[in-house]
Amino acid sequence: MPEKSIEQIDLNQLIEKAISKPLVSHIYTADPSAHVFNDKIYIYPSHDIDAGIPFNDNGDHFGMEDYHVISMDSIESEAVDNGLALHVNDVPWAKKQMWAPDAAHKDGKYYLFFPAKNKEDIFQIGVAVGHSPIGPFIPQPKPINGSYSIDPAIFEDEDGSYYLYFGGIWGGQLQNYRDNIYSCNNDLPKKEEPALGPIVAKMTDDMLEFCETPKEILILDESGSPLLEGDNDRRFFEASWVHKYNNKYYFSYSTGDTHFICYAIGDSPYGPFTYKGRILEPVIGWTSHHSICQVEGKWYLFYHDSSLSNGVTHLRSIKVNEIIHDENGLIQTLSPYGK
Ligand code: FUB
Repeated sequence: MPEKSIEQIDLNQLIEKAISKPLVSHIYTADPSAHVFNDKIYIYPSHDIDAGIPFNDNGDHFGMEDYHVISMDSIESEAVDNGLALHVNDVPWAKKQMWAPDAAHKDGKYYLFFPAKNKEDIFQIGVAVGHSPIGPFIPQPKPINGSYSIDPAIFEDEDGSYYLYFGGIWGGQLQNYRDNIYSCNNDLPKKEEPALGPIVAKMTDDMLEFCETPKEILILDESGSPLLEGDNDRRFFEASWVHKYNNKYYFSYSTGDTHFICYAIGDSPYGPFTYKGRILEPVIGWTSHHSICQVEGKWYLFYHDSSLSNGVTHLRSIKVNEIIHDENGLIQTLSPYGK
C-alpha cells in the first residue's frame, strides 16, 4: 500500500482539528448567505458539482447549475436541504456558472439574487421571485439592468431600503469595468494604484432593478488612503457582505489569492469603509466566502471549506461558527482549524 504523502497527512490533521463540521454532507455547498426569515434560519449557498472542467485562474471549474436552499430551525438543529429552488435551464438569459447567490424577504415575497454567465460569457446578476423562502423562484426574463460581475449580497437597512453589493476580480470580471462600462481592454490597476472596489446600488421598491447608477466603494487603510492593488493581504477580491452593528456598517469580503475574510467599518451603506482586520484565517481550498447573521442575539459567521472533499477546491461545504464583537466593536479573528 502506498504511504500517505506529507501533504495528505497535514490535510488530515487540519480536517481533524476543524472547529466546525459541514452543515450538510449529501451535496457540496459553498458561499453561504444566511438570513433569519420568520424566526427560522435560511441559507442560500452555491451548489457545487464536479462539472469535469479543468482548473484555471478564471474559475471555469466552478460549473454550478442550480440552487438549493438550506434551512435550520435553530443554530443547533439539523440543516435541511429543501431541494431544487432554481436551475440555470429555467433562466432565459443565463448560460452557465450559477455562482454565489443571496436572498431577501420583502412584503411577503422572497427574492433570490444570483450571478451567471450570459450567452456572451459575461457575468450579470439576475433576480428570481418566490412566495416561499425555499423557492421555487421564478426568474425575471432579463438580468438586472446595469448589473455585472458576481457575488450579489443584499442588505436591508433599518429604514427599509435595500442595497445590492456585488463584484469580484479575476474570474469575476470586475477588472473589465470602469465607471460601470465594460471593455475587454480594461484590466487590474497597477500594484501601486488604488485597488478596485466592490460596487453598490440601491434597489427599486419592487426589488427588481437598481434605482440609481451603481457606485464603487472605497476601502481605506488606517491613515485614510485607499487600499492599493499590491496590498493582496487586505484589498477587495470578492464575496461582499454587509451587516450593521451598533449603528455602524461592517463591510466584509474575501481577499481571494491570499484567502482571508476581512472587514472594514463605515458610517454609510455606501462607505467609505476603513479596514479593521481579519474575521477568518484561510480555509482548506482556494476560495473563502462567508456571510454574517444575527440569530437570537448572537452573531454567526457562515463560511465554507473543502474538508469534506479532502481539499478539492470546487467541492466545498458550508459551516457555521459564532463570532464575537469585542467592547470596541472589533471582530475577533476565527482560526478554522484551531490555533
Ligand atoms: O462559488 C464560485 C465563486 O467562488 C464565488 O462566486 C466566489 O465568491 C468564490 O467563493
